[in-house]
Amino acid sequence: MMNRRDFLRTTAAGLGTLAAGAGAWAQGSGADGRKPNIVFILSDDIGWGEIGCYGSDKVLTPTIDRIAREGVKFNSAYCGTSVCAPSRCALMTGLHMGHASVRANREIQPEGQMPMPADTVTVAHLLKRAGYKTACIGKWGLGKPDSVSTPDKMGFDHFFGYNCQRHAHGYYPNYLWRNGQHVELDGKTYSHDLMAAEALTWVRDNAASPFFLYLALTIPHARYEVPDLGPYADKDWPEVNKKMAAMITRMDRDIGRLLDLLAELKLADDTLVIFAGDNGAATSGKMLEFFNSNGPWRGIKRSMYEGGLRVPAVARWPGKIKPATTSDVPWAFWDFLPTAVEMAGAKLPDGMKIDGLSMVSTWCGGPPPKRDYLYWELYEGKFQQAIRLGDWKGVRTGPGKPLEVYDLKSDGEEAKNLAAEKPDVAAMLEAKMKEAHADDPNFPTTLGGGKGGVKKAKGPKAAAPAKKG
Ligand SMILES: [Ca+2]
Repeated sequence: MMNRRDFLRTTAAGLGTLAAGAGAWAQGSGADGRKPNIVFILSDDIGWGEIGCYGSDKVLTPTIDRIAREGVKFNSAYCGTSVCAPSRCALMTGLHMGHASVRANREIQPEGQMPMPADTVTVAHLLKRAGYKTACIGKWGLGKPDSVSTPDKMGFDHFFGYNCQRHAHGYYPNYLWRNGQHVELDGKTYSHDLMAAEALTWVRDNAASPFFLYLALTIPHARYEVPDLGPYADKDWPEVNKKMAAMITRMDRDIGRLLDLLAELKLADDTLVIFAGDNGAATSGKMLEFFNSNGPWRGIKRSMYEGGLRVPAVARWPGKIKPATTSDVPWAFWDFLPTAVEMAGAKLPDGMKIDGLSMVSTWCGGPPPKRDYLYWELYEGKFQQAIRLGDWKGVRTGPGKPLEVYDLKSDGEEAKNLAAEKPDVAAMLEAKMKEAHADDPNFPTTLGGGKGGVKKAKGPKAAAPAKKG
C-alpha cells in the first residue's frame, strides 16, 4: 500500500490538476486590475438547519442570507471530513482524507494538535508566493505551538487566535496567540469579539495588496457561551438554545461588519467571500430537534452520512458569481486550494499532487468539472469511510463492516441501503475507495476493529466557564 511519501512522488491517475487557462480569473475588476482577494470564513460545528437561508425559522443570519442572495448558495458542499482538524487539513492542502497527513483530531499535551509535516505546501504558501498577504484568524488546530506546523510556518503572515482546539472550547480564555506570542487576557473577554476585531484591522491594514483571509471562527462550537442573548433574550426557549442562537447571530453580525468594510474600502467587487461550516451539525437530542440542526440529512458531526459531511456554504464574488443562484454541483474542501490558486493566476509547484479541482469556472456559471469521486475517512474511535460518485454514496461505518450503498438522487436521507440490490455499484465503489486510500501508520484502518486502537490523549483544559451569559 502506498504511503504519503510515495503518494507525493507518484503521479497517480485521477488526481486533480489545474484547468488550462489559469490566469483568466486573476484580473480583478478594479482600475489597477489587482488579483482578487479571497476571504474564507469557516464556522465551527454550525448545522445546516441553523442558518436562515438553509431553512432555519429560529436563527437569524441576515448576513449569511445576504451572501447567498448576492451570490451562490451551495446545496452540495462537503467538508474535509466530519471533525475539526482533518477537515481543516483538507482545506489547507487540497488533499482528501485518503492522502491527508492529518486524518483525525489528535490531541497533544499540553496544548495543540498533531502537526502537519514540515514539507506541507498549503494554500496560504501558494497565495503568498503569488503576491498575497495572508492571515489566519481564529482556530488553527493543525500543529501545536513550537511545532513545524504553526500558521506562520504554513504560509500565514499573520495569526491571531487559538492554536489548540481544546483550548477553543472556552470563549473566555486567559490568553490567545498572536504570531507565536501569548496575548494575555483577563478571562472575561469574549474571544470571538477579539478575533472579529482583529480581522477588520488586518483587512484594513492590508487592503493595498491582494489578500487571503482565512477566518476560522469558533462559533457555535460548544461550550455555549455568549455575552448577551441578543434578539433571543425574551424567547420562551431553553437557555442553552438561546445561547447558541445568539452566538450564531453575533457571528453573522461580525461577518456583516467585514462585508461593510470591504464595501467601504471599495474592494467588495474584487473579493470572493466564502462562508462554510467545518463539519456537520454538533447538537443532539432535543436541541437537534429544536433547531433541526442537520436539516434533511442523516447523521451529525463524526458521521460519514450526509449529515456529517455536507455543510452549508455560500459564496459571493460580485460580477463573477451570479447573484441569487443555487448550485447542486458537489465540491469539497480539498477543492479550495486549486480554486484559490487559479483565482490568483498561480500554478502548483512542479510535482505537487492534489486531489482537488478548481471550482472557479463552475461557481461563475460554467459547467461542472470532470470529477471521478469525492472520498472521506474518519478515525474517531473507529475507522470509517465514505465515497460519493455521481449520485452514488458508499458508507462504511467501521473496519470489516459491509459497504452501504445509497442513491442520493432519490434517497438524500440515506434510508435505503441498496448494497444487496446493486452489487455491481457496491463493487465499483469499493474499488474506488481502495484507489483513494493511501495507508498512513498514524491512522490504522484497524482502529475500532479490535486491534490497533489509539488511546485518546488529553489536551489543555478549556477556559473556565464564564459566569455571565
Ligand atoms: Ca468543528
